[in-house]
Amino acid sequence: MSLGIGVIGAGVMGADHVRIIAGEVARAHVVAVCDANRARAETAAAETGARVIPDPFALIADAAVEAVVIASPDETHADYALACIAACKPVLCEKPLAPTQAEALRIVEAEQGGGRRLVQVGFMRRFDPSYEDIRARLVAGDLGAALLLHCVHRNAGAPPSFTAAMSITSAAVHEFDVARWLLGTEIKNIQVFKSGTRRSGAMHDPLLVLLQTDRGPLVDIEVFMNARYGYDIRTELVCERGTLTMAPPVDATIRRDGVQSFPFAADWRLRFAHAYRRQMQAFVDSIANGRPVGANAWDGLVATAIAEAGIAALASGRAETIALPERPGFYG
Ligand code: ISE
Repeated sequence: MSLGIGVIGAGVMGADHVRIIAGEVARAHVVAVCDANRARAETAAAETGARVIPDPFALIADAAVEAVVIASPDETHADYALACIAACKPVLCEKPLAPTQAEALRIVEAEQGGGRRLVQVGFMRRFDPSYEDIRARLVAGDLGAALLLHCVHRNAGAPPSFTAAMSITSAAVHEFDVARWLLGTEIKNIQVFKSGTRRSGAMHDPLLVLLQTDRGPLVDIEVFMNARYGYDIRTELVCERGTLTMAPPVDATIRRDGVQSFPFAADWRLRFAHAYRRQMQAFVDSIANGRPVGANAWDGLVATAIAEAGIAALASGRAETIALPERPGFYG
């Protein structure tokens, strides 16, 4: 049996998901693709033999579409996720689940109302072997309790239209999810410090973000969108009896002319290639075995809530509290 997947959005991430499903995932195939730009949808579909269905809601309703991947612009995610829930079709939604907590709550409520877990949010780092290893070693307990989590999130470059708020909603949001998942705790408040460099009216780069957690460990995050030299994600977890540091994700180091070096990935698709593939395989398998995996709709809501508070903190310069509704028992 092979699961028929419809992919909404054929831009950078959507086209990558199509390629991954078609070439790297077992027991699934792409049946339909849609994109506001028809030519882009056709290019992605042509590589897999899938149909182009121009209307995303028609794609969700199509009988051959058994599960959906949402990789369209952020502001469209909530409407498509709600339509998937209404059609009772499992959905892997790229982050953010929704741009606002209010919209994310509608998804959480709709999913609960239907009584079945259908939504997985594309926080792919939960499927990255290096994060999995750090988490497993923390859970094993030999190093004692976690005290501090240091995160570095550097992109080679961001488009000129990028804003500091987007550094939070698009980049730091991964660290918010990682922090909750690794530390097994909620985030109480967030403070954002701007560096002196201002590239345009709405861009401050880098940012330094501080999170206080319910259980005590502190989290600091450097978000640097124009680091120039490559895509560089680093994590160090400081515990009571030692530290856990993410090793550089390289296949080989180079020694030449008295220098040892290794190349950086150009962007997240290369750095997290294994994670994206494993995430998609886990999504497909979870539908077959009825055991949902990865970040759920509640995790998506919380990440959005932290990002919203982060935008407020960017403006106020103060620590902003993260206000959440009570966690529904539905999400365990
Ligand atoms: C991008 O949108 C992503 O989702 C990547 O995972 C992240 O690392 C990058 O900073 C974002 O711009």
